[in-house]
Amino acid sequence: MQTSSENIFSVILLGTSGVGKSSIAFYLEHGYPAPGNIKPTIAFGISHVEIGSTLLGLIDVGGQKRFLDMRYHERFVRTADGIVFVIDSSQRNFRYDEQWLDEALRLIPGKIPILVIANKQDLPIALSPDFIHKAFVEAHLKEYAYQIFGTVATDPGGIRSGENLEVAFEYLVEEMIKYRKVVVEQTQI
Ligand SMILES: Nc1nc2c(ncn2[C@@H]2O[C@H](COP(=O)(O)OP(=O)(O)OP(=O)(O)O)[C@@H](O)[C@H]2O)c(=O)[nH]1
Ligand SMILES: [Mg+2]
Repeated sequence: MQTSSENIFSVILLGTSGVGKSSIAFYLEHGYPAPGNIKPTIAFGISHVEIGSTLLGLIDVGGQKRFLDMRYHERFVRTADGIVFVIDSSQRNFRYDEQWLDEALRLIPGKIPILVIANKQDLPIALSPDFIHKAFVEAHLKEYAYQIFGTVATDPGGIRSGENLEVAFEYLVEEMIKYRKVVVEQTQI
């Protein structure tokens, strides 16, 4: 792949512990599902992901309560070209997800593109992306360019592994390309 600074983007994956951030990063980097015994992320990890002719540096942060303090992630959030906010669709209480989202939004400079992922759609009790959107996402993100996608990062049966992830990230890449053009035009005025 031909890379120049124009087609490299920095993206941060945010969300509470166990929602599937590292599984998503693993699938996108390797093209096959992460092993089922994946461990909670300590601090953060970085994956390199190719989407078409675009290279993403995917920063995958630890979502455990001790990392809830956004000061851990501040430098990544402030310099990101795009934000991915991941939710476990089988949850019934989104209190901590809302807290994460609120804290992250406080740090985001400008209206950078946001991708919301309603992961674990394979679980029988998963809520639909539409339901999750209305339950709390909509209220927080109405001033942003964002879209919500239902995904399956890993599926023990393997049949749905990776479902919708590429489509979701292609959306984010398109929006980041558009947003970067706008920022460049504004700085040239
Ligand atoms: N059924 C199902 N399980 C999933 C899916 N995605 C991830 N998991 C499982 O959820 C658990 C947590 O996944 P991780 O990727 O480690 O979650 P994380 O968000 O990185 O968690 P932290 O690093 O603690 O923030 C693992 O057991 C995964 O196998 C999915 O789409 N469906
Ligand atoms: Mg992780």
